[in-house]
This record gives sequence, C-alpha cells and structure tokens, in this order.
Amino acid sequence: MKIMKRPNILLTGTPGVGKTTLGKELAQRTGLTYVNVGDLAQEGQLFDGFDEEYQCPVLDEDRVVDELEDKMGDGGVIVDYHGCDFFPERWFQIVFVLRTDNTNLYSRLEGRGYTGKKLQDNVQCEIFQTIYEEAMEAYKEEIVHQLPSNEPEDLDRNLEQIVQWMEQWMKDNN
Ligand code: DAT
Repeated sequence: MKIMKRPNILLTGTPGVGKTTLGKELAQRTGLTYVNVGDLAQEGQLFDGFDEEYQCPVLDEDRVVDELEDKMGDGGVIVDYHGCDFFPERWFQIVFVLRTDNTNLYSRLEGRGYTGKKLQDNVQCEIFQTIYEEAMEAYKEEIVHQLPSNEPEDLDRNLEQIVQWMEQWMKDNN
C-alpha cells in the first residue's frame, strides 16, 4: 500500500504574530501534525546555556534538529518557531512568514506580559523584518511567502490559502 505524501510547512515570524494560532487551526483542518519548537525544547530540555540579557535559556539547535529529523522525513508536519535558519532547507516545501503591524504587535506582546527591552526588541525585530530576511536567506525565495496577521479575517484568509495550496501540492505529488 502506498502512503500519501504530505508536505512540511514552516510558520515563522516575530513572537506574537500569530504562528501558534494559525498552526493549531491548520493542523485541525488538514490533519497535519503541529510542532511548537519552543514547547518541544522545553519538554526535552533541549537547551544549551542561559542568555543573561534576555533571562531565558538558549535553544540547542542541533539537538532540536536531531529530535525532529525522523518525523520531518515522513512529511505532514507544521513547524512553528520564531527563527528559521538552523533547520535543514530540505525539510520544508513552503515557508510562511507572518507579519503584524507595530501597534498591533505591541499590544499583543504587552498583553503577554512583555515589558522594557524585551518588548522593544521584539517590536523592532518586526519593524526591521528580521525574520523575513532570515527566511529569504535560508530558503529559495519562491517558497517564502509573507502573510498579514492583524485581524481575524486575516487568519481565515491565511487558512483558506494554505489549505488550497496543500490540496494542490497533494495532487501534484501523489
Ligand atoms: P505567536 O505564536 O506567533 O507568538 P500567537 O498565535 O500566540 O502568536 O498569537 C499572539 C496573540 O495574537 C494571541 O493573543 C492571539 C492573537 N492573534 C493571533 N492571530 C491573530 C489574528 N489574525 N488577528 C487577531 N489576533 C490574532
């Protein structure tokens, strides 16, 4: 029996842009497996040192990649992380960079309890489109897409678009 091939999808962008919200909903609609890299690292303690400036553990990128390798090889995984340049390029068939307007992002992060430098740096990360540039460097430009993520209508539209893309991908690859 032949198993249907399914794509791996990367959802990336500044913290607070809506990756988790979109990723979980997308997993429900498509049956793909949602993986939150932050949670995965927390569960497996995949850290390597501590960042004094930001008062948070530093991700052990090699161990994260090792941990995910088998699952990614099978396909059908949605990966959510606020960075993207340490994943093997071959893992993903498409990369979405979610984007949120500054004022919106500011209030979301404030609501999450971010203050001071952490709040400022994250908003600045979005203004400088740091993650978008990281994605454009790490993957073929034609598979990297920006998605506006400001309001509930954006979420609905993004879901529709990704589901459609996935259906087409499944037709083309099976
Ligand atoms: P991330 O996983 O990128 O850190 P999140 O999914 O936790 O972001 O979302 C951060 C907050 O923003 C959360 O309170 C839900 C809200 N949010 C997400 N997508 C949204 C959208 N399209 N419109 C309005 N609010 C949204």
